[in-house]
Formats: sequence, C-alpha cells, structure tokens
Amino acid sequence: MKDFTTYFTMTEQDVIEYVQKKLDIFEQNAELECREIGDGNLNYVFRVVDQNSGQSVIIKQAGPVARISDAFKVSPDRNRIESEALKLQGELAPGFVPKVYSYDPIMNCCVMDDLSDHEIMRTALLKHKKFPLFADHITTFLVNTLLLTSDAVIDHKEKKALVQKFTNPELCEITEDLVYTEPFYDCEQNDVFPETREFIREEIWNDSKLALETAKLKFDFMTKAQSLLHGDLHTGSIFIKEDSTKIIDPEFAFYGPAGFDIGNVIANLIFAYVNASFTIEDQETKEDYLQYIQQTISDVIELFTKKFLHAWDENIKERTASAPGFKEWYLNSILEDASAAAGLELCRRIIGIAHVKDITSIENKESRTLAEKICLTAGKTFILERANIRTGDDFVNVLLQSVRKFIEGEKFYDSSKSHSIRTTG
Ligand code: SR1
Ligand code: MG
Repeated sequence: MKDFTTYFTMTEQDVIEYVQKKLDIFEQNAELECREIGDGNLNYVFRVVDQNSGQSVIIKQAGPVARISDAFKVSPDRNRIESEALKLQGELAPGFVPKVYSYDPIMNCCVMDDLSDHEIMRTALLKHKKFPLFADHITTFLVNTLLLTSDAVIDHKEKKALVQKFTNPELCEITEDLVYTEPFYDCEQNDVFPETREFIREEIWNDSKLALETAKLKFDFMTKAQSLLHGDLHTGSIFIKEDSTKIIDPEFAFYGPAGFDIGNVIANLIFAYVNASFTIEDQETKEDYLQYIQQTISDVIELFTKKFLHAWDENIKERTASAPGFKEWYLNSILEDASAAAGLELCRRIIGIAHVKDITSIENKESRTLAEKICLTAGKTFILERANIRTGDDFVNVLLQSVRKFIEGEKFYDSSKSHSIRTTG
C-alpha cells in the first residue's frame, strides 16, 4: 500500500487507497468506487462513491503538466490556491461554492462536495436549458467576492497579505499568453479554423489599434491588484441546477481587475447565444431561447450594478472612497474592464489554443465560420469601444450589431425590434 508521503499523480485505484488511508469521511464498511470524471484542460477529478450508502465526494488532483498539452508545466501549487480561494469565497458568498473538506499539500489534491446533482452550465446551455435565477446568483457571487476583497472594504494590510497568498505566477502567465498575447498575432500555438483565418488576419492581426489596446489591457491585468478574482469564470466553471448555482475551479485566482470575471461570464453567455443561433432549428424555440440569453446578459450587468452600489454603501471602510463621485468612477472602471474582458475572451476562444464547445460543436462549416466571425466582431468592439459600454443594453447591442453584420433574416432574432427579422428575398 502506498503511504502518500511523496507526490505522484494518482490512478482511480490510488484514490481509493488514499481515501481509506488518509481521510475520515466514509464508514469503515464502505464499498468505494472511483471514476476519473475530469474534462477540463488542467487537472484530474475523481468521484468516489460508497456503494452501500450512496455517499460521495470529489477529489481533485493537480498534475505537474496541463492535460490539454504537456507544453504547459504548471505548478501543482494551484491546488492550494484553489482550496484557499474556495474557502474564502464560501465565507464571502455562502452557498455559491462547493465545501472543501481537506487540502493535501503533498499529494496536491483537495476533497470537496460532490455536485453531481448539478450540471456543468456550458453543457446545459448547449441543451438549451434555462436558468432564471442565474443572473441573480452570479451577481451576488461577483459583488461579494470582488467588492469585499478590495481596498474599499478590507484593511489594506490584510488585503496585501491576501495579494501575497494568492500570488499565482504560473496560471497568470497562462492567461497573459493565451488571453492577452497569442490571439493578437499569428502565433504558432494558436489553433485557427482554416475558413476564418483570412478574416482573423485582416480584422485582428493587422489592426494596430487593437494591438495597442490589448497591450494596455495586458498591463492592467498584470498590475491592477483590485480584487480577488476567480480568474477563469467561464460556463465550464459553473455547476448549475434550477435553484442552485455553484462556482467551481478557482485555480486561476489572483488579485486583478474586478471586471475580468464579469466579462468572462458575459462572453460565455454570448458563446451560448451564438451556438443557439446556428443549432436550434425551430424558429419559435430559437427566438425564445435567444431572448432568454439576451435578457440574462442584460440582467447580469444591471443586477451587478445595482447590488454593487448597494453593497458599497453598506460596506466601505476606506475614508477617501466616500468622496462624492468616487463610487460611480470606481464602478465605471469595473464595467469598462468587464467590456474589455468579454472582448478578449471572445477573441481568444476563437483564435487561441483553448476553444469552447459552443463553437467547435457547430458542425456545418459555413455556420461555424459565421459564428466565429460574429464572436470576433463582438470581441473587437467590446475591446475598442469599452469606454462607452456600461449598461445591460449596451452589452446586448454589441452582440446584436455583430450578429446583424453576418446574419440576415429568419435565422436571427432581434429583440430590439418587436419581432424576428424575416428574409425579404
Ligand atoms: C493550458 S490551460 C488552457 C485554458 O484552460 C483553462 O480553463 C483556462 O481557461 C486556460 O486559459
Ligand atoms: Mg478550469
């Protein structure tokens, strides 16, 4: 039997032995079964179930390289960051993250709630499911985790200690490269759909204004230690069911610009919207679903704004931050950063190495090309026009204008008109 005193990457059988030897979670007579269920780019996720009682837990282990490619050598310390972030987020936003039972700094694994009664949000959206409480839930999580970890609220020395604890150089480097750098030039590591390549060259790689703006944004990302971010808040990092939303996987957590998390949520709702535009055949069903996603995008921005302003009044401790006009200035800068982050995520998931299923699962080549062009056009607009994008309607309008450039007629539902646009010819 292994004694787990030296790190190695575990198999399913090793995990059962680990549970028996190191954890005090299951009954003595438990009949344990283990399956590796991870489908992310980085880690191994094991579900352990006691066949007798039905009790189950998740054990997540960080390997020394990323699953997506051996080229990414990432420190297993990310498992510490994830465990610590989940604990803090659980305190700040109770009910919105899984409970962590233990963290093992030798095996670089943590034990947490099994959320198998929930579904990964990206998967659910691709099945065109609706979650009317999502905007309310995610905005509570965002306001609580972003505002309550900032200098506006917590003691500045305590905040600096958190900055140290969550210094995450290797995972930040992945984001710096994959989100801010590689998508904006013809980088070898990019993974471009051949039909979109020329469009990318003209609209993205040859645009010097975009190069300048993305450079500014990259420096903001590296230097603006504003809030403790989740750092990778896409719909694959959210477990959901009708009445519950759980945010998982904060291994990219670090102190950065608060708008980054909000923008990632918005971009990933846009991927779901674009997927639905090309995959739902029945016109009425499509209109209904697109309307739902548009409303959710708008609600995320509007509810964030409302809850943020309220939480600000309730919580700020920093004397200078109560100067008239400051909270509006602060919120404006978060929304500007959210617009930029939405744009970056939209571009990088099309051009870079890490794609999203919403787009890659569109089988028809022509549709996928159009879908990619819509995402890139919206992405570029969110980046370049970020100073003017503030309201829920502003965010939705960038999406609708980008759709209108490429899709005419009955394939598309335009909520800014009271009816869907029909083809004329
Ligand atoms: C090498 S990791 C690639 C991507 O997967 C993660 O979920 C992050 O989004 C990262 O950019
Ligand atoms: Mg992840």
